[in-house]
Amino acid sequence: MLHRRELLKQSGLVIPLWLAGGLIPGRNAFAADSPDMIVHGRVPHNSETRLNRLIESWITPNDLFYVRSHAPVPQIDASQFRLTVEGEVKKPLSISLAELREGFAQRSVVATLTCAGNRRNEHSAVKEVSGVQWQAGAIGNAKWSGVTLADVLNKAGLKEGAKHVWFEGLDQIERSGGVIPFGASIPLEKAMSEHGAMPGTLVATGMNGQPLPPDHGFPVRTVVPGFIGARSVKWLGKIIVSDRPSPNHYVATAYRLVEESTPESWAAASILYDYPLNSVTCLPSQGAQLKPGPVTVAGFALAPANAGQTVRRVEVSADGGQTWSHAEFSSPAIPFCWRLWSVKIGIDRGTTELVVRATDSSGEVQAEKVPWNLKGYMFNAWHHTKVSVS
Ligand SMILES: Nc1nc2c(c(=O)[nH]1)N[C@H]1C(S)=C(S)[C@@H](COP(=O)(O)O)O[C@H]1N2
Ligand SMILES: [Mo]
Repeated sequence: MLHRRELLKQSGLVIPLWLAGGLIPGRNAFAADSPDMIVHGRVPHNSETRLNRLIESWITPNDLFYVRSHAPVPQIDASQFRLTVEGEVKKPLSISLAELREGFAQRSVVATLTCAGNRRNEHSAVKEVSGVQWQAGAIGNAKWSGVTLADVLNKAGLKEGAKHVWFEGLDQIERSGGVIPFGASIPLEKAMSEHGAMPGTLVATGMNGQPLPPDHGFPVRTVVPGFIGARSVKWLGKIIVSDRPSPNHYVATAYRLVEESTPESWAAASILYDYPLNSVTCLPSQGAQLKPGPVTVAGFALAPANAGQTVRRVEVSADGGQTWSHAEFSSPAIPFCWRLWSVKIGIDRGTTELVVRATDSSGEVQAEKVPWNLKGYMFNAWHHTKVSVS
């Protein structure tokens, strides 16, 4: 069967997806209607990629890329748009899109973005967690282009007290009667860092050679390689340099690992920045009916990269973790990027599940189990795929 995109192409009906999506506020018409996505909500739009489609390519196409939004897509007039830079800077800035394109060196970075809540349904299986019940498809790998946050901050000039950089979105999130923007902050060192040829943080205007689609932050977002998706703020309107982390809800009282919701436990838990080591089997699918004999198992793995780590090893077990087979990689070991892997493994009528775990280049191995937390973040225990063999 032809994929819908191919059909559109062949019928000559080529509508740029970011344009088509932009016609309907709050909704990317294509992605939300795609059979390749599991849609958790339309407005705000939350959808994840079906695992069989997710690993078809190392770069995730824009229309297959998961969407996690806390509010409808804000309507932004690109010709009037200004990104402001303020706080602990010598010269506050107000930057137009043209200035972003022409006044700074254009850079790009391939980086995997993943939601801290990816695999939340596995926390929920232990004890119900509220929030979007992500399976394992809230992840994708894209080539982001734009300018470095370091260049923007250097243009503004940092003052002595600069230690954290806050990001504020132009979206409007309703929370307990009030309306707040989505916010994040990152330590200044991450903002100013370079990892080889990779900028530590990007103020991005492009995704895989296209303008950012509305669902992914048009016209400007941050991309913070190695950090949980929540730090990559879409529809970026404001950058504030400060001596402390942002007081925004999504930094101050969300995205922390707590067991109960008390002011003390939120305050005691640290701010989540780096995503954890993870691996997931995408094929065969959950519940697949298989024949005895060799089966090809395939998926993705991702390593934290704060010290340059990459995925070193992926192992799959068909006997609950007693014996493991090493997977082969179809993509190189690049910091901040996932690796796709596959392995042929023998199964028989006694096989009930396939288990996968990864090891990173620092020797860290994924744990068999991980502690539960109230918001269901950072699930990264061994991934299990139930199968029936007959
Ligand atoms: N302004 C804004 N930025 C945001 C969000 C949001 O709701 N509003 N969601 C965050 C979360 S939780 C994630 S995981 C990523 C998802 O990015 P994507 O939708 O492009 O995949 O965006 C982040 N940036
Ligand atoms: Mo997220």
